Amino acid sequence: DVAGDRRAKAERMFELMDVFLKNDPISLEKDILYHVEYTVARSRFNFDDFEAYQALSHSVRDRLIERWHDTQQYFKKKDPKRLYFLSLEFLMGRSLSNSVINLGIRDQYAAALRQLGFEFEVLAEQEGDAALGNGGLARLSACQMDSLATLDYPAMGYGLRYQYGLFRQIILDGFQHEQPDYWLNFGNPWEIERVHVSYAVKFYGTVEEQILNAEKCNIWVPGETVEAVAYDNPIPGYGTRNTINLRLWAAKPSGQYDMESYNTGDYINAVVNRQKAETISNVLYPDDRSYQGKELRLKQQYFFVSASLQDIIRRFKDVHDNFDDFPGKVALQLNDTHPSLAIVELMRVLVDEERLGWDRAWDIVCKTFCFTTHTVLPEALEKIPVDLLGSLLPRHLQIIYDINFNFVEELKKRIGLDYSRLSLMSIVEEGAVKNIRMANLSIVCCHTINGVSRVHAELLKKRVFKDFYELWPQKFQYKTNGVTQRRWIVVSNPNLCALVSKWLGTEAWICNVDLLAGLQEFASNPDLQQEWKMVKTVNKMRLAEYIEAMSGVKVSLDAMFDVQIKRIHEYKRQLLNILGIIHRYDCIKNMEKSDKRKVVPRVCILGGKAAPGYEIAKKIIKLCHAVAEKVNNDADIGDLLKLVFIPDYNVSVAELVIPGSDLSQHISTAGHEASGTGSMKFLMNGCLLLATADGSTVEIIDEIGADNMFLFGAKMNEVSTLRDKGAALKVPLQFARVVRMVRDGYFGFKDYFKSLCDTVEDGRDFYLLGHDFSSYLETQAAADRAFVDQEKWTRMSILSTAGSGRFSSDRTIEEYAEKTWGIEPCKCPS
Ligand code: T68
Repeated sequence: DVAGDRRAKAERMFELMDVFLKNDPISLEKDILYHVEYTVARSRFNFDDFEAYQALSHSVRDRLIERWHDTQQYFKKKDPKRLYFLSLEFLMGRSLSNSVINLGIRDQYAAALRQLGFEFEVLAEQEGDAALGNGGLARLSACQMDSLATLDYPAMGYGLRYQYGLFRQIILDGFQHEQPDYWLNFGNPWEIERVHVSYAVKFYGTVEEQILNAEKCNIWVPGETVEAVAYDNPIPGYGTRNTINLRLWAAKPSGQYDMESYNTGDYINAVVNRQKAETISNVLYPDDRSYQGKELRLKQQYFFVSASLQDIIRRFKDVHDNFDDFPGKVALQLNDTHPSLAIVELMRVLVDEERLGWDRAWDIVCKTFCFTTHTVLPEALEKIPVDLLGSLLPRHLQIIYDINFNFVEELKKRIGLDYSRLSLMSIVEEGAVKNIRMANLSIVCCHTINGVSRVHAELLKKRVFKDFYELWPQKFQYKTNGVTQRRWIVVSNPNLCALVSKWLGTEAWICNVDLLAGLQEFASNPDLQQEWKMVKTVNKMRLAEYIEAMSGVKVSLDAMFDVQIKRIHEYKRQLLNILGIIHRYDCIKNMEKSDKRKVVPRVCILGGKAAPGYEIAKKIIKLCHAVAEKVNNDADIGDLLKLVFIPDYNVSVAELVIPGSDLSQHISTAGHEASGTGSMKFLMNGCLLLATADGSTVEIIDEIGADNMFLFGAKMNEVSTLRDKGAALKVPLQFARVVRMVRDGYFGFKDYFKSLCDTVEDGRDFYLLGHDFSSYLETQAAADRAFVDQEKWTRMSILSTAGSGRFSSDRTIEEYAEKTWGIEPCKCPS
């Protein structure tokens, strides 16, 4: 019989293949050599570090694939409700160390490599970053994938496989230049190409009215087809067999040929034209928080959404035949509005293809989607020009109009004919250019909308989406962001990891980070303090070596390492930091020799990319270099102050910098940072925070207490009043003085810096640098005083790590699972 036959075949296959690959050092050693010879095709007697890395990563990949297969099989068998996380950006960084640590076989690999004459850490440095995202939003997606896998949730991520990730930043004469990040050049062992998992995605064309079964309906007749091919990236959980999938789509020419152009004899041009399809997934847009109505970006969004939904619907239909079961089996999470066309696409499929009728389709869609917003800045809210959408996706535009018609009718019943409010809430923005407001669309169609910190959600309710909150208060939630302690402590700070485990007497905190609170009772213990400082010094040493290699600047380990690393933005106020540094420089310069002995030496470290078209941000980078040039070469200053800009900031640079820093700055104007997640990584690593009460910092204060950090600046509720004062706002003399130094060309480039200085003077200081300057300097002085008292400082540092438990993405994901997605763990047996 057929079943018996199949069973016999399966048994034979199990006999032929060892059920699981072996993980003892000898087997790993053999395995690495196997990959040197047969995958990398090098001689096993002669291969270099990079080739060793390649072989090693293929060996790890094999182990990932085993677990990943088992997990997918298990999910299929159990058929639980699944979460699909849709995001146009994932900042995964490197995979090797993270994978072997999550698989629990790092030490075995290190031993195997030692036998072969290699060192694990050295090979790990060979790996380039996967940088398919811009900043916080994209790294958050990566942290959340790690937590979803570790907590055994039946989840899957969907995104785009850009050929070019976020641009590489190079600095020439202190100016940022962008270079393409062609990251796939040397192959990518962490992905699995799935040539047979592919879908046709269609664009352009027209909508025709047809009569089907005596019913009038609109049918989309598309004009262009592109193929989406899946690349699967296994995401291993820690301490579990579960390994989930991140499926990224690449665009390829469609298998359907346009016979016409081939038959006209212009074969070469026909091939060249087909090749253009691939441009869709070519390059990541490097503008974070601003939206330009570009056709290619819209194409990317729809391409990714359409392929993902086809995949999700296919999986659903494999097991189910009634779409009313869809919301019980599928949760669709929109990571910001970037994938929000998914709402419209699902409506189109259900109405036009599955023919469920509008009302039934609408009901299903509303029960399925949830939406996270990551911003408070109005300029970051996506608006798609109607003309653009109408030409690329004519049927989708119709559907949006229909959704909006129904919404506005409902709204009229609720609020009456209040036209100004109706027009503000409408999905369609009227005006010289008509736009579709993607945030409004998402709010209307999703069952939950969440902000990413408590105060962010309050701002959404009170300001950004006030009218919607009044209409549907039950839809609004907040989920304070978190980061994964696996990458941000275990992978990037192994010494701290070992120390924490030793003092807590357990490694259980790696999956239950609340246990870190157990460190509180030892915060003043001299032995722990001693060991804690030791770990910090070793990490500072590594960072100092890196700084010297990058910039040639030698820094003293006795100095306080003061760090600000994040995307460059006016609201994040890197300029405030630099002006503070100029002030410090000016003070030291004018000091009596005897007073200099009291100065606490500082190494100020900045890093971050400016969007290529963001002129002011680029000037901030140049100013940083100009000031560094002056300060670092001034014999009067010596080791009392150094300033370094770390080029090409990315995930792997963060992994090096964060563990080695004493103080970190999170100094956005209150009310502008939706959450901020860098602060959480520093906190976990026992680095003290100098911060404004903005975004998630407010909640960090609740956890560790204001005494254990350095707070300053205008409060959220003061900002708009202060702003309204304009030129009448009082600004300290010191502020005017440092800006004047820049204006007068003290650091050179006088003309170039003029427009930068203009942004903070004469009533135009939108981000209140002038107003906050004195309290910033006072707080910096307080940090100096605290640093002198190393016992106090170390205590604060230990209490920072101890209080970081709430900021694990494990906590965030559990909240989403329960309150938003309605999913439960599904643990694959080991
Ligand atoms: C960030 N947003 C928030 N956006 O600024 C930050 N935007 O406060 C928050 O902690 C983080 O999201 C996670 O919630 C972003 O990073 C983008 O990168 C972006 C990219 C494209 C378009 C718009």
